[in-house]
Amino acid sequence: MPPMFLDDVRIHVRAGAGGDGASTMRREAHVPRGGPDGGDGGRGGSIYLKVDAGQTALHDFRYRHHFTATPGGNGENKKMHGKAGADLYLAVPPGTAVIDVESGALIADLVAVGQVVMVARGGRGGLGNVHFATSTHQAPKHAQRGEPGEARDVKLELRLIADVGLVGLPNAGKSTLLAALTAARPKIASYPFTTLEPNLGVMDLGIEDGRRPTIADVPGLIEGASSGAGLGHAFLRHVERTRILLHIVDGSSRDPKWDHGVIRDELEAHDPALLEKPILTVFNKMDLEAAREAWPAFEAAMRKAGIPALAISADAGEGLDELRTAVGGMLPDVAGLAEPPDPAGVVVHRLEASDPDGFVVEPDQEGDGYRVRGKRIERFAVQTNFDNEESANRFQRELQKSGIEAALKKAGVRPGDTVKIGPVELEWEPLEDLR
Ligand SMILES: Nc1nc2c(ncn2[C@@H]2O[C@H](COP(=O)(O)OP(=O)(O)OP(=O)(O)O)[C@@H](O)[C@H]2O)c(=O)[nH]1
Ligand SMILES: [Mg+2]
Repeated sequence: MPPMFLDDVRIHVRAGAGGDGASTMRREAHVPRGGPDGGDGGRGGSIYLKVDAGQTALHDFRYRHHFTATPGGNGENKKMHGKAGADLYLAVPPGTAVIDVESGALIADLVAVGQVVMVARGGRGGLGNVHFATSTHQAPKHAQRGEPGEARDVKLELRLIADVGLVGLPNAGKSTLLAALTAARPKIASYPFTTLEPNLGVMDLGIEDGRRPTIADVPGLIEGASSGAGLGHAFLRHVERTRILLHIVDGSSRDPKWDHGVIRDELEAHDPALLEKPILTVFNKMDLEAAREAWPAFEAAMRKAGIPALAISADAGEGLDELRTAVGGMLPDVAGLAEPPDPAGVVVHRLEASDPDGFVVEPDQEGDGYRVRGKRIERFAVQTNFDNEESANRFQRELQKSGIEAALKKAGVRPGDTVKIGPVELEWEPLEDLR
């Protein structure tokens, strides 16, 4: 069986079609020939991806690869509009890159919890015949059909987002160390390849400075991992986005120095930038005689190579305070930790919706509100005079129709929050149903 950790999937998303506009004529007693009264079709439901802190893998996509949002309802007589189709939100873990399969373009690189991106836009509803009456043609039968929903194949690629990455050969004690430093309870066993999927934990640095770095314990790497050997291949990319690496070496192994070199080589072969991250070598299993004997020579070799190293026993809890202090010194301060880690070897694209009507809702980097990005809505915002009530209402309706309001709600917006769209800053008020 292949490893069960799911970090690379292809899905097909199909948004709902817009409902058809109605072609109906008013019927009233005493009015022989009423005018047109066909209402508009509702917009089709759109499909969004939303970053959820609770997810660490793409498990929700293991068995389901097709996702469809519901169509909008058809318009009816008496100018009744069809109901909008329900939007579909799919939860993905932080660190999910979203790629359009056909063009290969990166649609979004979802790194922060709460980010929402539209991947398939619901079709617009057709206009009812009530819109087509003119002075010369007062009883038009014409009504528009709804627009089809957007459909596409999307590839999701996960690169875990963690502050600290644990790397090392199988059995070195990575999971034991994760368990010693965090509340995570990964499986630990005396055989290699115990860990089959990354485990995440939150670390207590032992000082009250507000920092709560996350650690990722990835499956053991072996020689050749960078070219596909063992389970390591797919996992190397999960350390691309960590800020620092702890390189765990089994001090009781036959040749700790050789073990150390194997991992350095694999990191370099995968991406030379990995070796440019701050790396601390952690010589483990110091409670064992063999490790204690090997440590002086190992330490000397590290010093000679200019690689920082310290010795611990993850099992006995020795040297962990020193390790916490060292890790604390290698990481940025609270504000720095709040920024997504700078990835090595992966380009972080600014979230940019690919189609002009598309949009992205994300927590504001500069404040505690939200920011909405999208070509059309930003242009709309710039062109709206918010002092004019009618114009402001028109803008609100646009937020509703485009699904942005729903996406903001999904992202957790509350009344009074600041919502930035282009250069415009709005204070969020719940919109009543304006239609
Ligand atoms: N004596 C001793 N044994 C340890 C220490 N740390 C880990 N071990 C043992 O080493 C074995 C492997 O530990 P794990 O934490 O599962 O190792 P791992 O690096 O996560 O291994 P993989 O998941 O296979 O890559 C287990 O039997 C642990 O109990 C230590 O400090 N001292
Ligand atoms: Mg493990």
